[in-house]
Amino acid sequence: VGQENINTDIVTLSRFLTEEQTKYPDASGDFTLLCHALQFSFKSIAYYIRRASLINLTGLAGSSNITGDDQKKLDVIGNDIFISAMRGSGKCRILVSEEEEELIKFDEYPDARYAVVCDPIDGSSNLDAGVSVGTIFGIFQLPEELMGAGKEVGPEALLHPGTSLVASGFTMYGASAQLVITMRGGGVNGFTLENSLGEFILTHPNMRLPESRAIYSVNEGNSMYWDEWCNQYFHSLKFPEDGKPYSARYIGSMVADAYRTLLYGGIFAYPADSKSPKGKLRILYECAPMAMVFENAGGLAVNSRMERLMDVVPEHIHDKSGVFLGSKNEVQKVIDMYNKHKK
Ligand code: P6P
Repeated sequence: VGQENINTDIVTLSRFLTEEQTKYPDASGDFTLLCHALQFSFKSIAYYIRRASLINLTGLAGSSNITGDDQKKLDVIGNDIFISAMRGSGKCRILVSEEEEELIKFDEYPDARYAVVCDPIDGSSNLDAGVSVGTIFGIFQLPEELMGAGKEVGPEALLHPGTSLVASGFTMYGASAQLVITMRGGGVNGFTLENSLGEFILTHPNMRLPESRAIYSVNEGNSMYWDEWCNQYFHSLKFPEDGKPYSARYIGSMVADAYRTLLYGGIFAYPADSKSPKGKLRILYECAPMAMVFENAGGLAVNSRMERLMDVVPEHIHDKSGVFLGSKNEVQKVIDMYNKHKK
């Protein structure tokens, strides 16, 4: 029987991180160890989500998170897993989680140099429906003056724009767990969790967004609240003067909508509107990490005033923003419509 051409030169996430570290000869290895803790939290959350229906974890946990929506048990577990993994890494000084009103400080590691922001289970309101949810994360490096015993580190240490992120990404818990990660100035790489090995395997090296794609992703149920220019923009996609109308795809789970947009192209939007004047999605742990992924994959990401999302500075750790992100030419169409109406 002919030897099927089995690829034995597998790039795991661990190997990828080791190879990345060799690009920084004076690296301490702390970032790599932090990323190992991150990948452990993704594997653990993936495990619980796969088992959720079996051990009835999708019921309400009785408590609600700071945004007031009912908290599913998996939210609580995902949050606890993530906090433990970051604490256990010994490389994380402070952590912001969508599920925690206050900043979490790991004072037992005063010399830890990284700050992590995360939405442990984004899209969880869809959990019972079997919709893919995900974990979104961002990593900042703390300035030297904030490191060391006795140094007080507060939320202001994280009120920086996305351009300060050293890495970001997300894990989507679908049929298999898909991890997408990008580092400052680098490309975007996708990994698939091989459950039998318990390893994330590099399956989507150097992901690049198509420059154009006739797919739009937005909750049109909010159209009544949109600005005039915004309604005009989406109308122009549905009733184009030339060519075919766009396809509409909206899952209502940012990680799932973002992953599809990254793979196929198109545009994902959650505009600020009269109902949510600052938008719904959070700058620190939804908008900025996603903006970094999309820019590094050749796309664009802007807020509802057409400002580069990576330049937006949050006013507080749960601050929100409107967001339009996706293929370069698709986001440019939004900017053109906005500017046409501004005149
Ligand atoms: P809407 C999920 O609750 C979430 O935070 C994002 O994952 C998702 O993109 C958005 O909200 C969906 O919001 O208002 O369309 O249900």
